[in-house]
Amino acid sequence: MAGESKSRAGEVRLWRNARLATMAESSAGLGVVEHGAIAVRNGRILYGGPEADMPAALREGAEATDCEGRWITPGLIDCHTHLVHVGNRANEFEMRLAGATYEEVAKAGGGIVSSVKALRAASEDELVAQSLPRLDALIAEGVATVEIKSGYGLDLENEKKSLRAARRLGGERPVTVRTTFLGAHALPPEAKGDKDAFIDLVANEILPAVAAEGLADAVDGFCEGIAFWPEQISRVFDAAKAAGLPVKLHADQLSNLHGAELAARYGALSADHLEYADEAGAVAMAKAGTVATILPGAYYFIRETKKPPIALFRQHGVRMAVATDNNPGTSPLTSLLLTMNMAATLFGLTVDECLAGVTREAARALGLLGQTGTLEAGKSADLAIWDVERPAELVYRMGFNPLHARIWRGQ
Ligand code: DI6
Ligand code: FE
Repeated sequence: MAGESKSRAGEVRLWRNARLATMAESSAGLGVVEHGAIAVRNGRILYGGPEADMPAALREGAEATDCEGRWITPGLIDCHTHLVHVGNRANEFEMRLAGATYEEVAKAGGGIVSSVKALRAASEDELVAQSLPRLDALIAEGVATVEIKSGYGLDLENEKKSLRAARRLGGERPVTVRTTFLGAHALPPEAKGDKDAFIDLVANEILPAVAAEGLADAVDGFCEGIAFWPEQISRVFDAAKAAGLPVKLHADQLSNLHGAELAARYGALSADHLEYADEAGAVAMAKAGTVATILPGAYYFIRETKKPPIALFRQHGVRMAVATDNNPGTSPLTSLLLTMNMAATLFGLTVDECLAGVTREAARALGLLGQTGTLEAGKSADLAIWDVERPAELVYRMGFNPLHARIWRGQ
């Protein structure tokens, strides 16, 4: 395409002769505009709609890119990742393939705690360096915004190191990074089995310190028998509230501890996984406006058989986001395109639901719907331009990347 030079402040840039999937809430389905154009100034969308209806003033003197009929979607958003980690757990994968159980893997030094050991031993620079290739893989498929959780540090210094590394990644690449403090992820060895004492440490010391330094945009927890009980998560959420941070939750992934209701009670931005969530959970989430983040990569990788209750989410009007859950233990996945295919194939999400799940609803799950996630005036000019004939191809293919160009904040 012509016209790829950097625009100067105040100049209008135009992407024309495109088909748009605006994902605007007010429109049906994908919000399709067949003969569309997008006008951008200072990194923001001024206009997104039919080219014929665009104000003439925007056209005059604008630097225009002819998209030759390609499709434009909002830049993609991966709203749930543990991207900042060290090493990998391919050894555990091999053990499990050879028939080892989760407990046997844990006894052999595996599990989340092995990733904690690796992260604690690494410098912040090493963390950034090891995480960049994963971030680059996401970006190569049109991702413009990525959420990154801590949770492999599990003490003050190492949680802060993780979050600083995550923030630095946003400076290393043209991408928006949102950080989430996941101190209540697992019990570190030094806690010697005392979950309550560790939760006190997370809620009363680590979280307030992380918040005071502005290192986290949200707070998450892992509510599960193998992690923390709802009452313990509540204490962390109370501390988040006191610090003025929104919450999210790993809820009902392996069993039904009514994590969905817990998240809703705290007005959580999202409850994530939800394989074991029930109707009461779906109703509570709908009432609270809590987004259901669907993570098919983890479901696939751990060979879970219980599917999240998609029909209940639809019935009660729960919004659904779709994300990679990139992590070394249960979802070593760095393709949001493949994730959409999994959400459709494994859980029966429609193409429209998948695309909304990695754009508008993912933005909502991060509290960023005012800033990104749709091609509407006033939003950040985050665009993905695709070499496809129809948007369904983005969901249909497996392991093929039809991205033509990616624009982040107008560049
Ligand atoms: N749920 C998961 O599936 C991952 N974390 C979480 O809260 C597992 C992370 C890991 O095994 O490293
Ligand atoms: Fe996760």
